[in-house]
Amino acid sequence: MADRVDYEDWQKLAECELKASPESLVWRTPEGIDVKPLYTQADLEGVGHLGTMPGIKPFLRGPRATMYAGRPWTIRQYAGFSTAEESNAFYRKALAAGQQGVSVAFDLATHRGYDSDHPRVEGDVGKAGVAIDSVEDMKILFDSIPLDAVSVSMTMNGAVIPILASFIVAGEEQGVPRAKLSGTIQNDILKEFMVRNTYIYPPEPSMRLVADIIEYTAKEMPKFNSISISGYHMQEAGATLVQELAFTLADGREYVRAAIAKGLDVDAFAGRLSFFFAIGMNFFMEAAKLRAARLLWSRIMEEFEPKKQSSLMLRTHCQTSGVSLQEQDPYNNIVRTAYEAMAAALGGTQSLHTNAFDEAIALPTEFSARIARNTQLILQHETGVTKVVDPLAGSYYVEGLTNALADAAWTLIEEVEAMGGMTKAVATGLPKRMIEESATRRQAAVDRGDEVIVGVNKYRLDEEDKIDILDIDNAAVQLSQIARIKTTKRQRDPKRVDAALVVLGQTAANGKGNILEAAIEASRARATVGEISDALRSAFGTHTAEPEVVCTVYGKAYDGEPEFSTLVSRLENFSASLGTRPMIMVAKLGQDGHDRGAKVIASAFGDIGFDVLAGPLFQTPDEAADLAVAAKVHVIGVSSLAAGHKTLLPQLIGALKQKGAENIMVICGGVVPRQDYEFLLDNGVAAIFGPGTNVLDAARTVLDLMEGKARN
Ligand code: 3CP
Repeated sequence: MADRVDYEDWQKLAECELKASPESLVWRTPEGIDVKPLYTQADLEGVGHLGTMPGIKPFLRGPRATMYAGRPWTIRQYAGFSTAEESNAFYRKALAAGQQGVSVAFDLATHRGYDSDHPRVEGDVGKAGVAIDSVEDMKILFDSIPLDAVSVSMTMNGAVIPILASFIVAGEEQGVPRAKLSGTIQNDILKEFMVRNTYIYPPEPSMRLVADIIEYTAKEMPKFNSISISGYHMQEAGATLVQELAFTLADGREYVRAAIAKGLDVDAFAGRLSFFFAIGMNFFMEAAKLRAARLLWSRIMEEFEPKKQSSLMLRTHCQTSGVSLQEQDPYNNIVRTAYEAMAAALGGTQSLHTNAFDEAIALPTEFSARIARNTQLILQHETGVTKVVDPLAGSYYVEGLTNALADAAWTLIEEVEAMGGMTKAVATGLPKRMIEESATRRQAAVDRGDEVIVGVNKYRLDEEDKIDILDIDNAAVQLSQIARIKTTKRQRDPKRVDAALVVLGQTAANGKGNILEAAIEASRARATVGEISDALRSAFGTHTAEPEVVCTVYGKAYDGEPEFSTLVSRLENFSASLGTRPMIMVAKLGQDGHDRGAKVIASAFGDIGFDVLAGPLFQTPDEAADLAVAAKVHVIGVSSLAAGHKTLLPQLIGALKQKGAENIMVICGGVVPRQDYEFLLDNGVAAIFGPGTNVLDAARTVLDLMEGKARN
């Protein structure tokens, strides 16, 4: 037996090695959790969850008794682009190559309930996902994919009703009754109001749609997961892991209450609630997060006194982190994704998407998609991680982290509860604000180099390799979609469509009946996604968010540092010569609601001394130009994350010219491939800031450009 050594002995030795107290090695994570250099048995004193078993409540060690030893997680890659034909071909190839489930990415026009022929969506059709206008597209999307054998996940929240309805009808017409359809619909609207922004209707009727879907699927579709309660987008928007955990579980609690308020028995639906988390680079913390999530969910569900054990069980999909991907030295992303995938597996996910290395730049190519899929196949077949259930159990560090995360998240969950639950908390804007503050703090940490990102703020290459990217001919996709909409409308019975839409509108307006059920009939009659969404718009109205900008968080991180103060005083001098502070409008165009970048830029530029106008989401180029002219801005900074830049930026510049405002400088940031820079510069964009841009550098460049312009 080894000699017993005390913690104090280690401490003395460590002090000797360090010539300082080991306390100096404590790492305070963005969550505010202090990670020590050494964990021992003493750290587990009083930790209540030790000794639990997988497959048995509280399910901390996994929802199934045998976990991956019995059946590995589902390799479920999120994909979709262009037309239904192209996406269908992509899915079929992926399934043949080892993928196990389908996960559909819809384009932003579809997300927001617009048909492809709508004037507001010109830059978005088929870009960041597949364009679906009616059941005719849906049938093509799943052609030769047996819907009774392959489970299908659909990331859809705004236009959730027409999309789920047309999926059900596509199944029917493929000969698969709805009771046999297996899969998941995201159907998580609360986080849309917080971070992802593909909402359509106000919060209250949106919550009814969620509950109607839970009700319908509980009765009619026993194999279908009615919701995917998602923290993923919160982490993507900048949330800490504690915020992601707490707000997601609090959202879940709210949905359970909404379903119970509809008169459902908790056991009738709870087993088909599912979750979705992001897995970022903090390896052990991410694995611990999934363990803590299962523990806390069972605690929350106990309140509803279910009789079935499965009602307490948290089952989750995970996706490796999109924001951890970098444009610089992009093959590093393969390594990042592999570590993240390993953390998801060690945390016990049920289903996983691994990002392709080029996703910080464009849609995945066949090559990058293959590597992403193989990352999981290698993990499942070659590493042995599937052989043992919850292999991190008993690790002093991981158990300690699981406990610390659970405690911190529970405190935040209780704060939300004290506000009256998540719908009310969301209405106050507090969770959104907290997430935006975390995002701004993180950006400052990266810009300052406190947080190292290899190839970005350290070990940067002098010259970047060129990589091939996938470019979608947006105009061609739109033309073919418009042609199919016309054919569908010509072939349908207009009376049947109108009657179904009237019933749908009445069901929505009078608060009785099930909206999904009514929409299925409309979809059978070939009403389009846009028409069904419009019927609901008429009944419910639409939601518009007021953009807020976080102040002082970015500037505070640079307190007293010359790099920052020099820029601030340069800007003051320039403002004096201009007679006013330069005003930048941060604009989002089209249906692209990913606004983390825009918000961070707005905060940082504000702290540097710009006047900042945060433009509303979903503007057309013409509307943005009108607002910029009316507000007399000097610069428009367009943040583009959904690949619409080549259509929308030239339109914006054209609109400014038409209004005699070509003196307004247009710059652009976001996911813009280098291949597109020349096109944009030729079309009048003054500067482009790709992913990984240091915000102070960007502000300096904008100031240089403005000073240059003022001199000429
Ligand atoms: C599982 N099973 C087992 C075992 N493990 N049986 C015996 N022994 C075992 N060890 C059974 C399960 O009970 C289940 O059967 C079946 O096998 C499938 O397992 P599962 O764990 O339910 O897996 P899956 O069908 O893949 O479902 C996973 C969840 C689902 C539950 C998480 O909701 C899902 O697939 N979610 C995916 C969500 C997604 O892809 N989202 C994409 C977001 P039964 O069903 O009969 O019980 S993409 C967003 C990107 C960002 C953006 O928004 O833009």
